[in-house]
Amino acid sequence: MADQKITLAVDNMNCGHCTGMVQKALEAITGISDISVDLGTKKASFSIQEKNLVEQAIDAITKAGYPASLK
Ligand SMILES: [Cu+2]
Repeated sequence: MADQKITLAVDNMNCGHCTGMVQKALEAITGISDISVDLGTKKASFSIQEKNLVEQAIDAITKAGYPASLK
């Protein structure tokens, strides 16, 4: 399957440290690439190789302290 582009709304981000933590949480998941975390729009975008990685991504970001949801 081709990579699918995902955008999540991410709460609680208010500085570069926060975006870095979200970025790190996503980087730790195999199958996720092209990660970009935007402080201004409070969104995280990335490509996934499998559909179930969306749930993993939401879980990982939320556990890191930044509640995430599909927009
Ligand atoms: Cu911060």
